[in-house]
Amino acid sequence: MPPAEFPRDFVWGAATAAYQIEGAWNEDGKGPSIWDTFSHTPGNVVNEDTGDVACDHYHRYQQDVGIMQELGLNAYRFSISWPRVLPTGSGRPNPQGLDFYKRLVDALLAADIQPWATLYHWDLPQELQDRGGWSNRDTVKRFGEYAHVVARELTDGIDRWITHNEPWVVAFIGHLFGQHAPGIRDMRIALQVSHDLLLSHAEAMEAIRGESDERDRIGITLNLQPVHPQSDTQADEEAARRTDGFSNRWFLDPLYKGAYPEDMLEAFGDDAPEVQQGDLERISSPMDFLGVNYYTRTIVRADPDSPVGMAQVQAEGRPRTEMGWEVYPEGLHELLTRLHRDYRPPAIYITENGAAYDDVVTDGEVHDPQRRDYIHQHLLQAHRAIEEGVPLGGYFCWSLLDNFEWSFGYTKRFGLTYVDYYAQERIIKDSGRWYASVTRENSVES
Ligand code: IFM
Repeated sequence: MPPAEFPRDFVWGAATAAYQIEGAWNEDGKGPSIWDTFSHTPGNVVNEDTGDVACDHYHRYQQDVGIMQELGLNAYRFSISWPRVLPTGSGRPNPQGLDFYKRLVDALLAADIQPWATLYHWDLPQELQDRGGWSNRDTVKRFGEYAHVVARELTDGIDRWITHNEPWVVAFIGHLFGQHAPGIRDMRIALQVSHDLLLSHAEAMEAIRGESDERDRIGITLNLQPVHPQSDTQADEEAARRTDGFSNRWFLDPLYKGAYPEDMLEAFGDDAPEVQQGDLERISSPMDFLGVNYYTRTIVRADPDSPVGMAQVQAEGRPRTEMGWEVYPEGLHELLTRLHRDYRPPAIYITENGAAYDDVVTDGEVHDPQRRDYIHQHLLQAHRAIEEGVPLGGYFCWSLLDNFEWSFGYTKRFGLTYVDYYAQERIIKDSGRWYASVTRENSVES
């Protein structure tokens, strides 16, 4: 079989997030974020791990740009820490914080790597949380101001902007299930947060557009997955439809159709968010691209004994990653073609895809055939979608480096590069070396 060739201008990247790699949690004027507070509170993170030092990327970013070059990347997706730029969330910017991102962007451009900046990857300034966080509509305005500062200061070097990373996770893991900062468990708050996040996406997009030029492209990144019923009974199919509404359509419909899905509004009842006149018009203002984070699918069945009337099911006999997530590459093709059919984004980028495995160092090397295979299989499905007309423009592997995996601390390794957190040494894994051959050849074996 000839290799699967990607389009000539395909974007080959890797992704990270500020809190997961930077460290320097209280240096050079940075203010505390909700993740500093959350991880410093015993019981929230495995082994009481924190992002205080993480991969020390704040001090080692030049070395890390060197690794990106070795991987042959032409793009790098990172996030900007809001409290590093605006320590209390608003007011006077912190010049040292901005300077870090300017130096990072300069280093990337010098290496011919296009910077892709995410504005919010979960590290809300603590002071804004103290005033109600994302359930306070005032935070939406503050996010717009922050976007304005960043765009004004960095727009010369950055022309790819992602407003939010995975607002579903922020709203529900952070405010309904309480497993992420700020650790709230309240459906009404979670739904209000989901609306405010979408509104803040619109606010930030307007702020960036005011500072940018015709080269700039702005989008949002959602975590999405196909939802399958365990059987073809009507009850299981209804459970799958409801789960799809909760996990996928709750964010996609307001962004692309200017309305929350009716069935979900009905299901949420009095917990549904307060929406003001004009909000949905702003939220559905056209974006340049949709960022998609894909890791696995969800299977559900009806369950009359559960308070939500359904339960998640594990597919038997399927391979799983160290996160316990089923490896299901076909789901990426299913998802991309469905997004193209139902929502028609002008461009789609896979902004995260990757796998955690229990890596070990052997004689200075890390042999991780499972990760290589995971990425390979997903790239073949992405290629299939392109062949069928999906406007897929690029792929970012999660992640450039092993890093702080939120409530799992440092126990899950997703990197193309192994990080020894004690010595702060990096070793490019076999999967990273293989990915370098893909990025250079612009193709994978089929
Ligand atoms: O590490 C996270 C990332 O921050 C957001 N998307 C999923 C990754 C793996 O869980």
